[in-house]
Amino acid sequence: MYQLIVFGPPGVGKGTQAELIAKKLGLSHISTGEILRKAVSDGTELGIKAKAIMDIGNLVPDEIMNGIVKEALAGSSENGFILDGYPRTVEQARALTYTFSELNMGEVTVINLIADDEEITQRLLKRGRTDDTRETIANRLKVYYKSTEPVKQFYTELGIVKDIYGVGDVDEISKLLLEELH
Ligand code: B4P
Repeated sequence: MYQLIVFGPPGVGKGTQAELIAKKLGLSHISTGEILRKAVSDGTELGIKAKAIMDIGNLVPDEIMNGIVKEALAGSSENGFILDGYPRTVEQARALTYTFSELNMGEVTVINLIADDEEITQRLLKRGRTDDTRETIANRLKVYYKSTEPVKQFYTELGIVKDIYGVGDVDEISKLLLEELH
């Protein structure tokens, strides 16, 4: 049973690594970014609200995200889950702790992926999603340092963070990550 959170700045490879690890270990891959993008493409009420926020690189309100994740966790695989892109604020991290206790879930491991801003900016410009413009990337990084990076301290104090250097060959990074889990 694995209970994992993949953490790091925008474009560091959270989605890329979470997908590989989930496949390898048979885990539910819970990507809040993907859930929001699906809501946008389905044109739901959530999607309409989320699109405007995501397009400028801001964060969707905590209370919305907390409800989405609680529902996804309740339906996750018996092998465990990998949370990708959540929590992104200390408030979300606190809500997650509460959700874990409500669902009788035990300890989590936080994988902190590391890459510098220039590497990240180049990757995202190359990917070219609608929220991958130079202006939006700059705002996403600003939001990351202000609101999301403190989450790392929250988990560091619990002694559950594993740092992984996220630059280099995707499969090599994945291998390093799996080694940390065994
Ligand atoms: P996300 O979908 O979570 O996207 P991300 O942070 O931009 O990307 P990620 O780190 O997953 O990078 P990826 O693997 O794709 O969030 C999008 C938006 O949704 C947020 O800005 C926010 O508005 C909203 N949102 C999501 N969760 C939220 C929450 N909890 N609360 C509030 N709002 C929320 O990799 C990026 C690129 O790099 C790809 O092209 C990939 O191919 C490439 N790449 C990956 N690894 C590489 C490597 N080792 N070398 C070279 N390239 C690599």
